[in-house]
Amino acid sequence: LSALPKIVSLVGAPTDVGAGARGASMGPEALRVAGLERRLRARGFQVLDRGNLSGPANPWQPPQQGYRHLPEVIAWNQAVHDAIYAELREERLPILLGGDHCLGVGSISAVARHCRDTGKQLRIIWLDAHADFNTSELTPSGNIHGMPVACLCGAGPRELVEMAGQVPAIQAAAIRQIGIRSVDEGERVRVHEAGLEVMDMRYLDEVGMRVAMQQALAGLDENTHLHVSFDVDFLDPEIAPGVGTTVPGGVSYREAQLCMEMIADTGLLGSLDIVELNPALDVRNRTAKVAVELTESLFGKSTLMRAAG
Ligand code: 6HN
Ligand code: MN
Ligand code: MN
Ligand code: MN
Repeated sequence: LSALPKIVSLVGAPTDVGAGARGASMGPEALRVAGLERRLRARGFQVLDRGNLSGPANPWQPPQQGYRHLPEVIAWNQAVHDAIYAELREERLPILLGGDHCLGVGSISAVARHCRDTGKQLRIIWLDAHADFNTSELTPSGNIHGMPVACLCGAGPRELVEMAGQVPAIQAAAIRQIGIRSVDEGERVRVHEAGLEVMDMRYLDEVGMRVAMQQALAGLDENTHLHVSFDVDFLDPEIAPGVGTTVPGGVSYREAQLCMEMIADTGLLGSLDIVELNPALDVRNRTAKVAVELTESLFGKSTLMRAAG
């Protein structure tokens, strides 16, 4: 399988307009402080830190017609789309430093567009406690970070749904969701109807991370662009307290490492989102450090025993 691009670009999107708690806007800086760039350099990558995008402030308003902060969410996602698409065109491997998970719309719309340009098959590994498949009718909160997968699959406000220049931006069949343990009532029905492939926590308990990831990564070839959307609340809150929507019973440190290592082994990683890190809720930047350690594994860091093999 092909080698990863040697140039990685970091794109910061310091906003929390899609979230229900303030603070994910500080995520990009916390990841930098935790040494992301240095650790990727140590893995042999050239790293370009593109700095932070800018966009509207968080107006902290209640939902309107089922959406909170829709104009602000659209503006941030358009900026993310344009920046990620530009990096992909240069054949770089972009890492989106979020920011809340509403930004997955812009990021993955750009990836979908790039795959269309280059005739690549897209596979998305969605690491999350949540399915993020709500619509304005179903959402309990109006928070758009609970809706990006629905938007990408064609259900949502026009400006978000059409961002990839093709509707839907992606097929539900391109996604594998791992670590899910919190799905709202109406959302659950839509997940089943759409046929989303969900490897929830019970499934991980039963078959283990190894088998789940073998299945999630089945059917890839040299022509696949692998996108990882890493919502930090995928992890158990004991190891990752710095998120706004903690759900107990998450993925352990070792399970998460194995997940990242198995993705790295494919050699097909093409883009990454690191989202929902909330430094205002973290303890001495611990969650940012864990996210950086897992990112190292995703970029091929392995133990001595394996590296020698
Ligand atoms: N995330 N399902 C809940 C909602 O408000 O729609 C929580 C969503 C969390 C979203 O963590 O990216
Ligand atoms: Mn490419
Ligand atoms: Mn999420
Ligand atoms: Mn989540």
